[in-house]
Amino acid sequence: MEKYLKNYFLQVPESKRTSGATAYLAALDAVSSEFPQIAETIVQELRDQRSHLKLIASENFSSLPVQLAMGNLLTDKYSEGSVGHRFYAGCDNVDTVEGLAVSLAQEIFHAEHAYVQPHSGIDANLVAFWAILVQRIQTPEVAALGKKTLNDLTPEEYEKVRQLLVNQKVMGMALGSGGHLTHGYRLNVSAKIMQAVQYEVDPRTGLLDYKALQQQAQREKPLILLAGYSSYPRLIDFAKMREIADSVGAVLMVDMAHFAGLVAGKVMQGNFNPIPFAHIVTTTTHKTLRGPRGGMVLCTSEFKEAVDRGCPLILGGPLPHVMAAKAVAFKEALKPEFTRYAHRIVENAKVLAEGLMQKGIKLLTGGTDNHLLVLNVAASFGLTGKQAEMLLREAKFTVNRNVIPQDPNGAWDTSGVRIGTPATTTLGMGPLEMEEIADIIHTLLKHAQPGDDRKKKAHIDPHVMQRAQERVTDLLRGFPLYPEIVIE
Ligand code: DSN
Repeated sequence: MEKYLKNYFLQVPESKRTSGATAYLAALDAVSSEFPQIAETIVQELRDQRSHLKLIASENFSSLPVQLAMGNLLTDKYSEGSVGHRFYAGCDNVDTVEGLAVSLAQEIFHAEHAYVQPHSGIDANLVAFWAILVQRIQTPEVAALGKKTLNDLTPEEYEKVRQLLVNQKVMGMALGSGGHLTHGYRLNVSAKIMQAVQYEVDPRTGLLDYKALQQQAQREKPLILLAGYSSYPRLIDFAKMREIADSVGAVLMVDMAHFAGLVAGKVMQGNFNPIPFAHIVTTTTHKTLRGPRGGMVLCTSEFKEAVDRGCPLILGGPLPHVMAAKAVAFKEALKPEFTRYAHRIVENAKVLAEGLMQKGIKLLTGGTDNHLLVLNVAASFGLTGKQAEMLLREAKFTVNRNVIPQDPNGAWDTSGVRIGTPATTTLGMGPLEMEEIADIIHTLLKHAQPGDDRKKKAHIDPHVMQRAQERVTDLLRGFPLYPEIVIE
């Protein structure tokens, strides 16, 4: 027996051992027998995530069953194609795994179709873009050829319309307003394969202005109206979005990567649930949904065939081991505990936002209705987002800096810090802990001196830093990460 499991068996009596921890530590020993440094780095990451308070809005802690479902021979199987239609022999078990993930995803989200192969959110968006282009590109030139979709064209016919692809418009939220790079940011592939038009939030309120959006859509007539965000702290009215899309004949695509868990957990219902309103919805599976790192597309039956051809037309071979973990996570998301968890994420975010604002910290839009908030640290403390991120990391908080609308500090240094509550809520933290976090963050940042060169680290009294570190460590002591895994 090697060191990790041996140490566990020495320290933990048999009656307290769990299969998850035993498997996890046995796996580390197996890895260590081949490459000790890799095993030790995984352990180091566990130590790091245990000793720092994770406030990155797009991260979470997946369960041990989710993690362990990925560590097996499913990784060795090629399975291009879709369930029951594979380009390789021997895919029966992959079919079972993928089929279960698909039907659980449909059940969670009440979606007509689910495609669980994308390796990430960006991959899911590419699959969705291509499916929309294939199905809906209806220029006079294509219509004149008498064909319904791009896939119905012969290669010669396709050559005649190829250049039209770049004239198709996607209208998505600007990065500075809270959108994602793939929503048409000028350097992203989304803005290269199509014409990208960006909509912004109202600069006075930081909120989406549906009337302005309607007018812009009327002017631009996009093929795709894209809703969704990475750093917008409010709800989106998808019924209104669909109305706008319909009024200009656009496809409504929603990227719910950040809030999929809040949809699954029935926090976002009615007009705020994108599924009944969007033609096509993409997501990651590892954020609020608390699954493995990966992506997914949900769509109406119109797009099913084109979406299912994602691999091999857009994606590399599916990752069956990750699809197994997605199935496990989806099963977890169907439990009543998950619904309670999703509601607590938002309750915690609201308490945290309130706590920060009461101390005078400026938040974009003046608060939150979802799992994230964005602090304007430039306006509140004269710091750049990068300076604040560094100080917070030293104080044992893991956060990420974020651009704000018309950010004077640019995309690298930024003026904002985005924080979110999915991970701390998974640990079991509640309103009291959120108030403590708000107080530690405020006390720390108010003592920071940005200095003349904002490119440099901000200065802080070492005693203030030490006190913040102690308070974070005290807080974490009550909420250990994977407590059943005993190392050293
Ligand atoms: N990188 C993710 C986030 O942090 O929001 C989005 O892709």
